Amino acid sequence: MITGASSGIGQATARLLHSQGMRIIACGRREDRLNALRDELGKDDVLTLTFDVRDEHAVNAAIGSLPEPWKDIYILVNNAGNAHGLDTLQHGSTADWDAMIDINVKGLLYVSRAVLPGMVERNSGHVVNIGSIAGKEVYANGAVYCASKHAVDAINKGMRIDLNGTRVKVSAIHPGLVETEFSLVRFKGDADRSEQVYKGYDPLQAEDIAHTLLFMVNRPWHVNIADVLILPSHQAASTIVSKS
Ligand code: NDP
Ligand code: 8X3
Repeated sequence: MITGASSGIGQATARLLHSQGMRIIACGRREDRLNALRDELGKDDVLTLTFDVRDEHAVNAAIGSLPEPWKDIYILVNNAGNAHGLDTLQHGSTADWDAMIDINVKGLLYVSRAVLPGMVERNSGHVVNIGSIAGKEVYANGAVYCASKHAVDAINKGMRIDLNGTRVKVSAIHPGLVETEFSLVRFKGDADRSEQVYKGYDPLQAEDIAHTLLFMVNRPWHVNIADVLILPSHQAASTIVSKS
């Protein structure tokens, strides 16, 4: 099960895991995108679930509605999330803050709460939480996004502690700059501003994160790659990028 499979890292992960023979539960709000992915990969191998991770009832209804052959989720990729705005705290929009906390933090918790009991019952599973370099550092104008990703970092560590003693693994990937629709969302559809974020250097591509995740979920049982910070080689820290 991959949340945020309609775009970027989640979509690339869906394609790659499917290419390795896995069946995919692809989640997101944009049904047309999910349907296109299902048409591309094949109806037998992809089940789509359309819900907003902010809506606890919708999360529970969607996951609770999974038909029998799809009920047992072996890998959960908690990927849905975005930044909304880039502002100081004194000027930021509270609606943007609500979106980031509700999606990146509470949404991840709701989905995890719905999926984890089944994994524990079967004593089998792997959760990969997608954090960010913003969960390891704080940068100017990004306090609330960074706070949301620091929360993901804490939840990831807490989840691993809570599940210790079961055969459910918990890992996190913390990417630096990845060229996806992330900046388009952050800048509210401003394509020119968004493109600037990825210009003058080689950013990561969504497929780079997908390949890292595939390596992590393919390790033998006794190996858990617990925490990965992955950056473009041109990036040294959140806002230190060597551009030409
Ligand atoms: P995209 O904008 O391309 O993808 C975001 C995905 O999240 C979409 O599939 C979107 O689906 C889904 N999503 C957003 N809001 C909701 C919601 N309320 N309910 C359900 N799904 C939602 O960005 P990325 O692929 O880059 O982002 C994926 C993850 O990677 C995020 O958690 C992001 O914070 C993290 N990340 C990204 C980095 C980057 O530089 N790109 C770097 C570090 C971390 P839909 O709109 O259809 O609901
Ligand atoms: C997304 C990348 O640099 O905006 O997490 O934090 S950044």
